[in-house]
Amino acid sequence: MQSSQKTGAKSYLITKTLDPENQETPIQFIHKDFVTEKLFYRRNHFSYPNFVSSFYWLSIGGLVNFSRTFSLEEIQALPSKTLKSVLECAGNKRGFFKPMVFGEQWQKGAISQGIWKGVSLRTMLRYTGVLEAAKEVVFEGYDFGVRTDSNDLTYFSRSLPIEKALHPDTLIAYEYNGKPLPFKHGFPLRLIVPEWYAMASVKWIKKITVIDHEFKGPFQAVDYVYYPKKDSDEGKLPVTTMKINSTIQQPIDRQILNTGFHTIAGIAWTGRGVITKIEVSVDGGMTWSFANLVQSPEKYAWVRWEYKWEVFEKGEYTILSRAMESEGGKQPKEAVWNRKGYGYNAIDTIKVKVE
Ligand SMILES: Nc1nc2c(c(=O)[nH]1)N[C@H]1C(S)=C(S)[C@@H](COP(=O)(O)O)O[C@H]1N2
Ligand SMILES: [Mo]
Repeated sequence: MQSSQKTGAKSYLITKTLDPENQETPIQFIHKDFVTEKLFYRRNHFSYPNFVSSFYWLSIGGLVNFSRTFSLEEIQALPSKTLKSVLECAGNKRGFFKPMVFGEQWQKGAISQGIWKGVSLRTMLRYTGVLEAAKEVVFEGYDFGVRTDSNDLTYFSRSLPIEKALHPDTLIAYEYNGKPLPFKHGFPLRLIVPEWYAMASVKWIKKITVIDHEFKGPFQAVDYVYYPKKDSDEGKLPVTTMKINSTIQQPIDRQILNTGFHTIAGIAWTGRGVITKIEVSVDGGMTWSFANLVQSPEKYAWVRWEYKWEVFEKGEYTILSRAMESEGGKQPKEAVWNRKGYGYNAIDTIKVKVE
């Protein structure tokens, strides 16, 4: 956790709603590659589930050769894999869409990162087998509630296409930052789907079912869909991989600075390829310079970057950051507006005043 040496002051999550709990990370205070539990954003559709973890069994069924239930001990005894991966809510930065959209008005902190340890789902599916007809794998969480669009109780569940489910880095995770998963982040087991927005990373997994058709649950067929039009569903597309993005952590928007040297610092990440370059502009986009990468870019993880800024002239400055990735993608000037406000990834912009 970050604390001030002078005052002992700490940073806290930024509260959106309390039940279900939705709170964002104060992203300006994250200077490490992993976010501690205290500062990890929390995104929930329902109240926290109740279940007795000492009776926890994970069942895998549907279109498999042998349906099976696994105990936690069995899962932990399987060959494990550890990876560093970003979790970014598809609604991160929703509050910046113009025209504004409905939904949690997330600023820049619906994102965190850490080190996840677990078993490849692929490894577990080796024990059950998967039938030829398999098309998707459905993950159901223990949490449920009543959605605003139906009177029935609905569980949080989502599917992955079979190829993504069988990707060796799609994990059934049980540890975060070297400790058991915190309850609020899915204890005892959560899915980790690197490269996809975090709605795919189902927490508190109860059961896994292999199916031969498209799963149509509301967290997939209604929510987490890009609707490009305000008044019709024309052109809709599912939300999947994270778009290339960057965030300026310091200075903060509308900060007043003195003349001299300042460090502009931030993070950049992508769901496709790896980040290769970050450019910074201190003149509203007229000229750009390369930022220094604080570490070498890795797949699935954010990269931290810095730019040393020397400013002698008083006035107002618009500072921008723009990331580029290995497959040729770069951050757009404007994000693609969509009715539910997913995937905001415009070039990050702040304003500061030097006086
Ligand atoms: N069971 C369950 N899993 C879930 C959710 C949920 O509400 N219930 N929210 C999803 C969404 S939209 C996000 S962004 C991430 C948030 O994970 P976190 O709360 O651990 O940060 O979990 C995903 N997995
Ligand atoms: Mo999310």
